[in-house]
Amino acid sequence: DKEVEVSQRKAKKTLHNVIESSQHAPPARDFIGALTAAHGRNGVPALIAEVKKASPSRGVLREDFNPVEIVHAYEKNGAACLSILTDEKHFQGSFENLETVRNSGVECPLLCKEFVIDIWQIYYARSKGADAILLIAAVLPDLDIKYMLRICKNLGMTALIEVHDERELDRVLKIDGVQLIGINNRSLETFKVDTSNTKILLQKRGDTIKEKGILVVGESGLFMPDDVAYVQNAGVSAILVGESLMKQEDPGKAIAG
Ligand code: IGP
Repeated sequence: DKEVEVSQRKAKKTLHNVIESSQHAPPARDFIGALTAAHGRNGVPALIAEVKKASPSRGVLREDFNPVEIVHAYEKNGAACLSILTDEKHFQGSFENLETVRNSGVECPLLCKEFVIDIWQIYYARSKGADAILLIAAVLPDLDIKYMLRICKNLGMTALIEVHDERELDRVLKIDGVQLIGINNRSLETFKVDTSNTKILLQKRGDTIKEKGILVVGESGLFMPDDVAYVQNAGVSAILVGESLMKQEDPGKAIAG
């Protein structure tokens, strides 16, 4: 009927506008290049430092929350890339934070941390300055991942494909064009964290991952130097750290120390 038609036309126009503004954004930076360079410098996993105001499991992590100050502290102290939570409902993030950070003069490539279920979110992230985007295998069918990978490629963006278990990892390893896999140590269902998840999955599939030239990011629950050494020994090239940095008075010092 008429109403449906009107709303369909509106949706098409909105998507069209988002796609167009993504095409006007300055070119995406090389997320994987930044990780590889940092990892290559000293063999220690490259750091993706996360801007995360709150989380569903821990509540507000930081009261005096200034994303621009935080990212400059991260970058100054050696972060290779930055991860910006944009999800509002569970993490009190925003696309405005992403845009503000992009326009603040930091040089690190930016990962947009959003629960992507539709392609417009990828274009929108790009239009706000994201260089990489998270795709969570647990919530996306293979076909969507394939399609979204193609969109990322066209936009010059990197996709970080997140897995939590062996079944998801095996699905993702069958998809062509995957360059970066994140192994999440936290279950998105129970919020339980277990760093041995990274080790176990790499013991099982490390050879295939290496053959395919895929880089692995160890995600979540890394607090102490020991935790980093543990996932480093397991074979990750990079780590994604949020909470333990956000809880420090000076989030940059925590990296340097
Ligand atoms: C960071 P932590 O435990 O250092 O704060 O974790 C990051 O791995 C975590 O924020 C994360 C996440 C996600 C958040 C990993 N995958 C998916 C939202 C959605």
